Amino acid sequence: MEQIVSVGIVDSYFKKLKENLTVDVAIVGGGPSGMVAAYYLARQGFKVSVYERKLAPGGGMWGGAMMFNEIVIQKEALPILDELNISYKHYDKDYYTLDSVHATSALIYHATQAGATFFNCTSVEDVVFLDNKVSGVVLNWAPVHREKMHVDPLVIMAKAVIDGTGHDCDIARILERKNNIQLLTASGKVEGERSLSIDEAERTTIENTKEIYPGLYVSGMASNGVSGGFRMGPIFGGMLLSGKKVANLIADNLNK
Ligand code: 48H
Repeated sequence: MEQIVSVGIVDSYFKKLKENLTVDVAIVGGGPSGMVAAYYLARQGFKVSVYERKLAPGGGMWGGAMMFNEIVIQKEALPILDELNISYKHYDKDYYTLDSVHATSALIYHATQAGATFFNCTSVEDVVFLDNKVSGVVLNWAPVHREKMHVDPLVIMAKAVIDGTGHDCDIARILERKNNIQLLTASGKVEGERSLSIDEAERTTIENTKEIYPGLYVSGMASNGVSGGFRMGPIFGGMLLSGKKVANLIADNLNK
């Protein structure tokens, strides 16, 4: 019995890891935009893996606003909630409220159920840069980073990589810092996130969701961080719509 449990876990984990050493799409960050992208891409049959450095995927969605665990969604994002069978209540005008724990767990469930493979407790610390294209991610255990241990990483090859790392836009910053390249932004560099302006931020989140360098796409708050967009506080429609947009962009490019 003792051996069955341990060997079962080791066998299954390494099978999963081995099967995902090469994927179609590597998504960095299991926040709402990354999970929606994972759902739509996996549902279309793409091989998708999501790397999340925390124990639980979900990013900034669990905590609502100041830990009041409700979030707001505008009507444009309702079709995504309906498709994923996520409950919401009308609040006022075009705005709806959702229980953040229900919504976050539903995104995790649907992304995994659609076939995306999650690797939690893993940090992406670099990208694979081949022939001037982002061609994969460089992985390590999150505790290795936290403890500042000098341990070399593993490599995952991918046809497309999504930076869904939220406010930090970690992957775009690493790509820019380490390689003498121009991103698809006004200055060619990471512009940095601006202060709060809800309507503007929700609109530009979608506009800023794009391929910023061959092979590297940005979604969610990382899109705003890279292109100099505003923040919007605990309204999440833009995050969900951004996840869907990036999935469509990648699907179109990979199906060409
Ligand atoms: C592995 C990593 C790494 C790394 C980070 O921040 P998120 O929730 O992402 P989004 O953009 O889908 O959603 C943003 C939203 O939650 C939010 O913060 C909003 C709407 N803010 C508005 C405002 O005004 O404040 O999730 C990103 C995830 C997190 O879980 C990180 O742990 C993870 O990415 N992550 N995972 N390797 N290098 N960097």
